[in-house]
Amino acid sequence: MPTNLPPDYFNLEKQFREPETVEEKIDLLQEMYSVVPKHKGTDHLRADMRRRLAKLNQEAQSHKAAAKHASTFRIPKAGAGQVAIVGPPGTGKSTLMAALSGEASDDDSPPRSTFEPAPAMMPFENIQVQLVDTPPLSQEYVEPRLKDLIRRANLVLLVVDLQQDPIEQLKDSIRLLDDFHIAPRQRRDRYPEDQALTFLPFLISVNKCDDAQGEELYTIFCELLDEKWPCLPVSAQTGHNLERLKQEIVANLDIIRVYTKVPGKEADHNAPFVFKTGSTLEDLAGRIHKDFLEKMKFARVWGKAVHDGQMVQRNYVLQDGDVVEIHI
Ligand SMILES: Nc1nc2c(ncn2[C@@H]2O[C@H](COP(=O)(O)OP(=O)(O)OP(=O)(O)O)[C@@H](O)[C@H]2O)c(=O)[nH]1
Ligand SMILES: [Mg+2]
Repeated sequence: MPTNLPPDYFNLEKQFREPETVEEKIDLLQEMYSVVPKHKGTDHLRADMRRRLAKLNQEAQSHKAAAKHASTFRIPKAGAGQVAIVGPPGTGKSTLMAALSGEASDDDSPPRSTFEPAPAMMPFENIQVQLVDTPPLSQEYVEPRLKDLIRRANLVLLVVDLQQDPIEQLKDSIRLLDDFHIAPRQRRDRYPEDQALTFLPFLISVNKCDDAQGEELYTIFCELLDEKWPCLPVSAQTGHNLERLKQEIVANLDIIRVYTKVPGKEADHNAPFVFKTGSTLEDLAGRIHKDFLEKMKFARVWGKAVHDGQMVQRNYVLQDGDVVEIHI
């Protein structure tokens, strides 16, 4: 240890065992460096500090890159539900997402394999559903953070390629997701209850069903399936069945849309409140304002399960399409 170091240096060095993060270590080391006097006796020490600083800076850079990378796999939810579009490489996930969201680009650049998830909104009637395009599920390698992304979703849209052994693709994908502890809701009965599994609604899009020949292949595909799956033949390229796919997606999100009105006026059907199936009048009141929740006496409802304008209480279970007039 060189001599003639100021007391500040030693105070700082004591602290140096304390900092937790790389950034804190860098700050401290820089501070220490600044109090080391420049002379022959400290040459070696200063060189050593510069080396450590360079190493820490490098570490900080890779942390930053990792943090950036991680955040791309955590897509904040938006709209009426989040749909993870998953499947083997090249089945048309990205093309399908672009077609469903209406964001299809018209540039002719060749399609690229997806490395990072990307969200897009799919308009449907008076709501928006969030779609998330994901990197492929393949036997060779699956990005581990994809698991959490899928688990957080409200629905899995599994895309297989009608022209590339779709039965095999379906089975492989289900098996890979199973390794991730993600299973289709329809298979719930197969698993013992204590397993830490996430069950999600699954829809299977059998993509690249572009023409009559595709329809024939699809018929064969259905005959060969040994389990009943909610499948739909689609073509992201021609747009075949995409409207039906949108309907199926929304129908499987387990959501209801309700509308509010004030006495003597019509409801605004362009602005629904979206709730999970099973939500009650209290949930609606709470969503509008906490005052409504506290002061609500009853509500009148127009809808499928009630007479027009029927009076209902707080525990009334809302139905899709209900128009609600809250009385406080
Ligand atoms: N014939 C036909 N080709 C399609 C269809 N949808 C996508 N493709 C083509 O399939 C290829 C792969 O499409 P992508 O959308 O990149 O597939 P992906 O599943 O996102 O691929 P990865 O991100 O690599 O997993 C492209 O050449 C698309 O043009 C379709 O409906 N019919
Ligand atoms: Mg892709």
